[in-house]
Amino acid sequence: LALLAVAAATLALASVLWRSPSLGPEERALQHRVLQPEPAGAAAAVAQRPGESEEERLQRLRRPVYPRPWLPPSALGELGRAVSLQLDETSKKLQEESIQRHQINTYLSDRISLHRRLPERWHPMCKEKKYDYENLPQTSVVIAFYNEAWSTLLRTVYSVLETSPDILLKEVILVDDYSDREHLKEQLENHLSDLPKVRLIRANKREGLVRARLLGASIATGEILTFLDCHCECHDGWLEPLLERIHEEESAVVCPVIDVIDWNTFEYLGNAGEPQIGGFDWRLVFTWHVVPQREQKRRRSQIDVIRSPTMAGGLFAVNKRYFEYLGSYDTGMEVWGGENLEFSFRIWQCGGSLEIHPCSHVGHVFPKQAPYSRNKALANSVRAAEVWMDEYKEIYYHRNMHARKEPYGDVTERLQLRAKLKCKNFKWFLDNVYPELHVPEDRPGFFGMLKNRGMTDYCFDYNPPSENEITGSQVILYPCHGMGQNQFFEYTKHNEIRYNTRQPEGCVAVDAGTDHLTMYLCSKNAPENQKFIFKEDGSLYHVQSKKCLQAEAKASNGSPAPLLRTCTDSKYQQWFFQERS
Ligand code: UD2
Ligand code: MN
Repeated sequence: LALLAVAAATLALASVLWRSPSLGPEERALQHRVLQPEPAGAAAAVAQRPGESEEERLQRLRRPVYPRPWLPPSALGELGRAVSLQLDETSKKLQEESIQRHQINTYLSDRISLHRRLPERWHPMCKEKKYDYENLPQTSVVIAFYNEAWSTLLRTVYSVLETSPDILLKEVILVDDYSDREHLKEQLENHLSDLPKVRLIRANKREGLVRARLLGASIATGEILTFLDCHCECHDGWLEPLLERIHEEESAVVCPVIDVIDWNTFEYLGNAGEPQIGGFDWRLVFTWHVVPQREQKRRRSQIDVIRSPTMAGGLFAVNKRYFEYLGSYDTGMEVWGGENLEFSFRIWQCGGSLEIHPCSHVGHVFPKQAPYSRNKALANSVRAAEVWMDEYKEIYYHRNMHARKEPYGDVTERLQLRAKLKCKNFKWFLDNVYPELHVPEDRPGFFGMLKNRGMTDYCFDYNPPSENEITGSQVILYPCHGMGQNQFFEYTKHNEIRYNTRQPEGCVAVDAGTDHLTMYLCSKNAPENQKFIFKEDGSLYHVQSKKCLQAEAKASNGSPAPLLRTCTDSKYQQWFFQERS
């Protein structure tokens, strides 16, 4: 009831624009049937017609809402090919400006057809799958957008209409989250008014993606809600697997495989191999990783759904009733971030399951960098931690000093929801859903900044080669900044010095014959060259080389660093952890 009231209140604030589509008589009949689904009538419409082969019947049922116009195979970007334009100086400048503005090369996007086809990038077995169109539930596709470029937004809409079977798609609901760009005003309304099943609704203040999506959900009439970002392209056959799985298991929340569309060339980079699943690190940053063995064993076929501890956030389908039962979203979350982990924890802890269907592929343009300010993400993550993570939230706070101090508002209602639904605790989630995640020990006095008694302003510091790669570089000493992150280390009972703010975790090691520290991936049984004994006197004794770590002002690379030296009682060989400055 409370949920309904919230939805109604928000709805009253928004203006709803609903243009009736212009349809031919045949489509109108179909539309009529879709809007008033009568089981018997629907069954008759999907039944085999006289003289029709089974293949023809299936083809008829698969018919999309909107026929994809034919394009010559040589068309720009057709079949997901990479595009690079030969431009004169003036046009180059325009292209650069478009990237500045959207963090996506929209100058190039504008020159690619809104109706381009994608290459086939699914497992071959997916093509053979037969669906029970008669009985699959219908979906409302909800797409929230904020200041999106014209062509990426419209390509998303056409892509949905051109790949979704008419009998499965109830409507597409676009939610304008208070954009201020001219092309999203009248021009957009005029364009959409010619499209079947497309509705546009506008928020009258900036709601952020959580409340914008809920606004769309509140007017949705389909049994299933399917959320997409506003810069997507759907692969053929993307919708059926999602709906089939939810039809079979109401409490399953199902994500498509998210294929990358390059922001600069619009190349479609999906592949038919095993998709990755979602995780997170202890900064509460979403991560991708390979499907673990135990999950491979559980699955009976390569096209079975894959259970995933978390979702990326933007693309998923859920039964509308189940979504409401689960408490939809935390409406205290602003703008961007955090809602994906919050929802993932909630799904699992409250009895549902989160899955990726390998036969459902959707492309998503990952921008060059964030196109708008995301400074609310921290508070959103803290809300997620406070409501779902129990004592494990401390592990997060140890690694993000700002998080502990961030004002996050009131979460009483979310805690009540958790109690009402009798959700399991976070330990259960870690043990059963995400056992691959290493849980740091964080013993008092053994984590935080690793400091030296001789060079007290300097801390162990590690700068990984890139955001996706942590191994290979050297550990140095750098002026302490007190913010965790690159200066956060943990000493474990297994005698490792772990760099564990990220996933996968790094372990400090010594390459044979060298005197400096190199980062390796941690492994289950710490290899000898990763073992250090942290002694009472503060020395860090490297077992294999029988030497001690000493703070030196100049390593071979010129910066201060901890180096292996013969053990002495010098204060430069005495180390201690400090949790915060
Ligand atoms: C990812 C998700 C995104 C969301 C986010 C975490 C994918 C592919 N994308 O980041 O869906 O879960 O992580 O929060 O999984 N939007 C609004 N109002 C706003 C901000 C955004 O309507 O104030 C819209 C935006 O136009 C887009 C969607 O919300 O359609 C997601 O935003 P994004 O594309 O900037 O997020 P992304 O893909 O970087
Ligand atoms: Mn996005």
